[in-house]
Order: sequence, then C-alpha cells, then structure tokens
Amino acid sequence: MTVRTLQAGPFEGQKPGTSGLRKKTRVFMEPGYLECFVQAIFNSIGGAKDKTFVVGGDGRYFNREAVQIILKIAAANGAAKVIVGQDGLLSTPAVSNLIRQRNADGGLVLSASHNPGGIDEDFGLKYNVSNGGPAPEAITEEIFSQTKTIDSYRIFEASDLDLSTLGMKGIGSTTVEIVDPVADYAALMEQLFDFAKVRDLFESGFTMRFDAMHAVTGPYAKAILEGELGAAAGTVLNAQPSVDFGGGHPDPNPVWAKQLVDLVMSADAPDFAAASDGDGDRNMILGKGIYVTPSDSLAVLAANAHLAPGYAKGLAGVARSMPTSTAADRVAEALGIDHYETPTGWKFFGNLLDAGMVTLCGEESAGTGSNHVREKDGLWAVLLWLNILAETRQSVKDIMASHWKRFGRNYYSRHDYEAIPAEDANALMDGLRGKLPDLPGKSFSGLTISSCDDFAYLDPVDGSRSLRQGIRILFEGGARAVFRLSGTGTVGATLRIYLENLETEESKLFRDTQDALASVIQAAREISELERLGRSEPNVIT
Ligand code: VG1
Ligand code: CO
Repeated sequence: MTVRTLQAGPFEGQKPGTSGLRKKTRVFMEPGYLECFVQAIFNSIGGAKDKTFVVGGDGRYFNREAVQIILKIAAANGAAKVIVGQDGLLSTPAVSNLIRQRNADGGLVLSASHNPGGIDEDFGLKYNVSNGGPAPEAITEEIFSQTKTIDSYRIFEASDLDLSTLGMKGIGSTTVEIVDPVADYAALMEQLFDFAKVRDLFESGFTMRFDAMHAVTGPYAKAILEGELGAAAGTVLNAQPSVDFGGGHPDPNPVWAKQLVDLVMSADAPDFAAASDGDGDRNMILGKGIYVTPSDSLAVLAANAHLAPGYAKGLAGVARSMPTSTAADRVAEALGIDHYETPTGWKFFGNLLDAGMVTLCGEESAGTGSNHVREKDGLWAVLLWLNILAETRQSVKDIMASHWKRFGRNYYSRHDYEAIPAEDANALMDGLRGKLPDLPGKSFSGLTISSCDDFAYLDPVDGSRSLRQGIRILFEGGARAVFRLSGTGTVGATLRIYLENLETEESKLFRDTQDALASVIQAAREISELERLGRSEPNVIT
C-alpha cells in the first residue's frame, strides 16, 4: 500500500450551496472531481493529519464508491481515525450525533437530501464541523477558494475495505471503525423522550404510518418505532434504502409523498403519519384528515416540547429561518422566550445552539431540530410529536385546532417554480430588488405594503454578516411574501415564493390554505411581474 499524489483539477463550480456541494451524479463521478473536492476540504481545515472524521451517506447511487475514495484520501492525508456507518450509511442527524459523541473533528455527509438519486440524478457532499453542524459560511468559502487552485490530491493505493461488518479496520496507520448506523442515535432518542409512554400509546391501539421513501431512515424507523416502541409491523413503509429511492423523489411534501397524504385523507387513515427525506433530516407530519404545515409543526413543538423529558425544563429560545412563518414567534412571545430569524440553511442555527440561546430551530422546508444535535432531524421531530400525542391523548386535528385558537393561524404555503433559465430568475430577483425603495405604501390586490427589504443577517454570536438572503415584503395586517432562489438544485434555477397570512378571527381558522392566501398570492405575482417567467402554475406547492 502506497500513498500517491495524483495531478487533477481545478474543477469549475465546486461552490457549496445551502447545504453542501450538489451536482449531477455523473459530474461527481468524473475522474478527480470528488477527489479534488475532498482534498480541498482537508486543505481548508489545515489538513487531516491526526484528525478524526465521521463519514456516511444516504445510500444513493455512488454512495459506496464515494465512501471508499474518501477513506483512501483521508488515510493518505494522515487522518488518525475515520468512523463510518455500516455499508456507508448514516443519516445526516446520526452523523451530527456521532461527531459530537466521539469528539470528532468533522464529518463528510454524502447526500443530495431530497433530490432524486441515480446515475442520471443528483449526488452531494457536505462538510460538517466539530460541533456536528454544517460548516459555517467562512469555512465553505475557504473550501470554495481551495477548489479554485487545487492541482493534485493524495490518495492511498489500497483495495476497498469491507464496510459490511462492524469493527476496527485500517488503511495504513489510519483506523477505520465501522459502526452500527442506528445504535448511538437510538440511544440518544431514548434519553430525550418517554419511550414507555409512547409504548403505552401504541398498546392502546393507536395507529401510525411512517414513509421512509426508500431512503436512509428506513433502518432507524424500523428499529425505533417497530422495535423499541412497539408500533405494529408494517408501520414503516418503504423501509429498504435503495440507490434510486425506488425511482421517486425522497422529499416529504404533499406532492412527492402524495400516497401518504391520500391515505390520511381516506377512510383508512391511521391516527398519525409521517415521512422523512433522503438523508433523514426532514419530516412531514400528518394526522387523520390533516396535513400539518412545517411552520405550524415548529410552533406546536415549541408550545408543547416541555411535555417530553428532554425539554421538561422549558426552552431557552426558538429560531426559524426567515421564510418560515412567524407562527413560532407568536409562541415564543407567549412563553416569554427569545426568538431569532436566520437565513435559510441549518448552518445558521449552529452558533445560536452552541451559545445556548435557543433550544428548538426550524425551517418551512420540513426541517425541525433541537440542541440534541446540530442538524435538523426528521425522526426526532416525529418522536417529539409522538411524545406529545402520548401525553395529551388528543388527535393531531384537535391539537392544531386548539393551537390556532390560542395563538392565531399563520396560513402558509410555498410555491416553487423549478428549472427556470438562470437569467430569467436573476432578472426577476434584480427587478424586485430595484423596486424595493418605492414599494412601501403601495397596494396590490387590496394589500398595502408596510415594509420590504433584501434580508441581511447579523449573527449575534460571532458578528458575521450574510447579505442578500431573500426579498421580504410585509403587508399591513401581518401578511407576508418572500422571494428567494434555491441553493440546492442542479438544473437551472428554482424560484421559491413563500406566502403567509395571519388570521386571528376564530370563525376563519379552518379555511382552505390556498383560498386564505389568495390575495397574497395575487399580490406576489403582481409585485414580481411573475408573468414574465411564462409559467401559469408552480411545479410544487407545499
Ligand atoms: C432547501 C430548503 C432549506 C434547507 C435546504 C437543505 O434549500 O429551502 O430550508 O435547509 O434545502 O435541506 P434551498 O436553498 O433549495 O431553498 V436538505 O434536507 O437538502 O439537507
Ligand atoms: Co435532507
């Protein structure tokens, strides 16, 4: 076995986005492409020598091969140890947990999350730092700058390691530990939640379906829900991870998890249903006859988290990404705790969590999490819901009804326009930006604009600034429209329009969401001159 230095790179466009580098799988498979990006990561952190890393992914196409390459590059760069999930599998929150539990220096997560997988679909790689969370912007910028000048990488010439059996192995002087992907994560969940109470709930005849969408949460959900909590066999659907997620989009929203939504709206509805995404950090929550909007889920969890043992002392504060509805702010105000508004992407929550300023965080994109790890965590959110349901013995519908009566309802929806030519998307955003100074006081579709801006964030912990994080338009009376471009796509641009309208009148709390938002939707179209895109309808409505 020898270490070789091979000439390659630089490759254009290796700029990490909202959540790591995402490209078509074939791009990642080009000779030297993944290798140079991994070497750039190590270069950007002052080398891998004597460091410990956690490596794992969501099992999509190229996951196995990529893990082997990363192990050989880490060994050639002198890493002390690499902890790898069995068969190269680890959910994103499980990586975060292992980094923290084992005091690792960082982790490499192989996933393109909710994007489809396969040789003609998407692949991704994200670097996480020693707190377990995604690398903050200063580090992703350093990685990007390393990718621009890299001309070689170091790799161990060795045969592939067998990742199917647990235990200590090695490449050169680097120890490679293959771990059960589920065990440490399940142990953490057991500390946070009242498993006995949830077992009682299932014993009483409570029914549930969890759709793992052929992605990484299958083994976790089987072990925890059906194994430890006694949910009936068959509770977990699509539990076997597959390289192409059964040909679907592993995105837990009403479009891509339609079957599950149809089930809860049917006569055979279980009491509770949920789904997670490719890498296990997102969640969708459903009850009999009801879909819970992620922003509302965050608010309900904030209002009720104290019912679970891990949060019995109450919350330090709550943070949400800017486009997420303000429902959680209303709960925080009622509880007398702080609330924060950050740019989109979990990396912005890390400092607030590390500083103990917040306990719960959430995003409208079906991401919820807490200070137990530094990633959003799909199964954790499902277990917190289960713990709350076990304590209150109320239906999801009743919980939502009483929540809205107490706090008001923030009707909320996101409209995505996918695969638009980048020039058109940028022109629309630039057009909006140019108009901002003149918008306050103007009315569209019966709504008057009270203020608007291009969201800028000042991190209260380290003082770093992030500019141009999305255009916010606030209307008199509490309605809001937000415009931003996605940073996770691999084809063209995706425009996201986030729409919100606050309703406090009790007789109007149970309307259809799109109807309740009709005037905000119309105003957003007019303000942005959306017709210029030549699209009549969004591709995805959540
Ligand atoms: C999307 C979501 C964002 C989320 C990110 C990563 O980013 O909007 O809230 O943090 O995906 O989620 P964007 O830039 O496409 O809007 V995941 O589950 O891909 O790790
Ligand atoms: Co994800």
